[in-house]
Amino acid sequence: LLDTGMLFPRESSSREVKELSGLWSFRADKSPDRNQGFDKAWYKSRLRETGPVIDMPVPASYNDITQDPTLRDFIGWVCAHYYSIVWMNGVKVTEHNGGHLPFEAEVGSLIRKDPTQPCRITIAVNNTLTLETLPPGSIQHIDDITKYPKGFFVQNIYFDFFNYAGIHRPVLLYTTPTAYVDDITVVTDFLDNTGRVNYNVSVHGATTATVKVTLMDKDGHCVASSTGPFGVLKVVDVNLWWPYLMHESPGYLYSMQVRLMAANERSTHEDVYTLPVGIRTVSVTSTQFLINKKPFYFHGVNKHEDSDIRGKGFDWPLIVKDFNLLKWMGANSFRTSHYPYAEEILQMCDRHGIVVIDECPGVGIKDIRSFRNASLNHHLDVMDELVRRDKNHASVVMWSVANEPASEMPPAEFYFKTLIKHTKALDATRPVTYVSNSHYARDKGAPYVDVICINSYFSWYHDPGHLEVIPLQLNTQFENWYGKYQKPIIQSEYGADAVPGLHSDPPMMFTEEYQKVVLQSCHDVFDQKRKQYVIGELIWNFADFMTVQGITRVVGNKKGVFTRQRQPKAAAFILKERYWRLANETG
Ligand code: BDP
Repeated sequence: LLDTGMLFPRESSSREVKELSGLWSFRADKSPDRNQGFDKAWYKSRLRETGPVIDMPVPASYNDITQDPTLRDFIGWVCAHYYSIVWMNGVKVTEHNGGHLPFEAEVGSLIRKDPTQPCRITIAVNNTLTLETLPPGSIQHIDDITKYPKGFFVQNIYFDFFNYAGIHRPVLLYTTPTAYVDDITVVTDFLDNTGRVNYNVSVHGATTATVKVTLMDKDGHCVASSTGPFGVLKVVDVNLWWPYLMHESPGYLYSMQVRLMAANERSTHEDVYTLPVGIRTVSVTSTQFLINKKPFYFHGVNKHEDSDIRGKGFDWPLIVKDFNLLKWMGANSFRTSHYPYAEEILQMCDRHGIVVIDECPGVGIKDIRSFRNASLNHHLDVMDELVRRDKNHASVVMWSVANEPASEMPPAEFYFKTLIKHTKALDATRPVTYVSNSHYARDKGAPYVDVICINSYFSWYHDPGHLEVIPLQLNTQFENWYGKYQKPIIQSEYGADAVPGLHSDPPMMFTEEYQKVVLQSCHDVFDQKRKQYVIGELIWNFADFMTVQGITRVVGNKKGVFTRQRQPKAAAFILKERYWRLANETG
């Protein structure tokens, strides 16, 4: 699977895209061994023979769509079927290990030639997490029949968000000519007023091929062109890609049109693919993060793909609302905590100049067994897939390979050294980090990262209720980490839960006032250190989000500065005032 490219499916004069979103037929395999769907070959049977199915919107998580608690908490296989992939007309076409990243399969030969016969796609989806999945998890069977029903088991997870499942992203059917542009890689650069786009095009299915590349500006004027599968496009008087609030027209994108004229044994083909390209550079010094050679300060958020009813299902109104809120508050960046987001979101970031730390699903690596080779190999594969999908996004300025792993354990050193080296070999142009909450002196992976990212919750998980400890403890944190590693630091998480509408003065935990004071106290320290080596602050979290049920979570995590319905808490106004001020001072 990794031998091929993963260009976002786009229409062109040679390509057609059909979106298969809508209502699919859905069934969860609730048999005790969770294997009935395979035993009875649901993917082959006629629709009515598979047993009862229900309507399920795609894309959406299935968990919150119905009134059935067993479906909300379901662990195992679910099967959604409609006309036509993973089984196409009963024939298996692909298998993919891991959520969050796209996969595809060639189905041309399986499509029924008789247009009166509908095609059917069946997808079996399983949300079970094991020590070899990313994120990892484990299944625990409890046999005590005096206390638990027979067959009782739980899914243990080591991360703090609900393990939504289903078909979360659009399902697309697309065509290409038999010889086609399989992948494009661009690396950009500039010197004075001249931009450079180094490109590399790979072609599939051709015996002879001619590639023509044309770069067009926003008005459709050709600004550079070249012939050949690789080369350099030089752009005079370049419009660089700038972050939001750093320039009056942020997110400038050129259109790179790749035209392939190819022949194989059977025929000649023309394929056209247009890639948006932002020209910018990224680099890191021991105290700064530079975009286009200018210091960039991350004032932004951590997000989740999460909302009412649809769970992690892709939803344009929600995405556009979130971007409007980011801009309202003056946020210039976010981290895709704790997994890759839909590529459409990165396309929005490219266009709006929102800077992204692109995080892989390496969250909850807490168990010593998660450092075994099988887990590491899978993690390396996931990085391959992530870099392959996101390498051309101007908005993506750094890779994060993990969040809060047990990086003090001895095997973490080899694990993170290997993982970071591998990621740099895949992409030499972007810095690599992972997000730590370990002790600064015992963190085994920190020597290998380019930027130190730290999560800390003073006066919350430590010294709850004691707001007065924040200045001292946060200051010490920064001095320790910088003193040991001499690398720039991002406060990649900080915050406090606030139940919206809960008030108290003097502030008490869980009130909007307490959340406000936590933020303000941290900001005072950030302000002292940002003139030295602190290069960013990302609030935890942009919005409230769903978690597993537990005694510290009142219908989810309430550390959002917006509610789950995207209405502001008092803290949102604190951030808005601050981020606009920072934009004026640093932008
Ligand atoms: C951090 C985690 C994040 C949690 C947050 C919290 O990185 O996923 O949601 O704490 O507890 O440790 O709110």
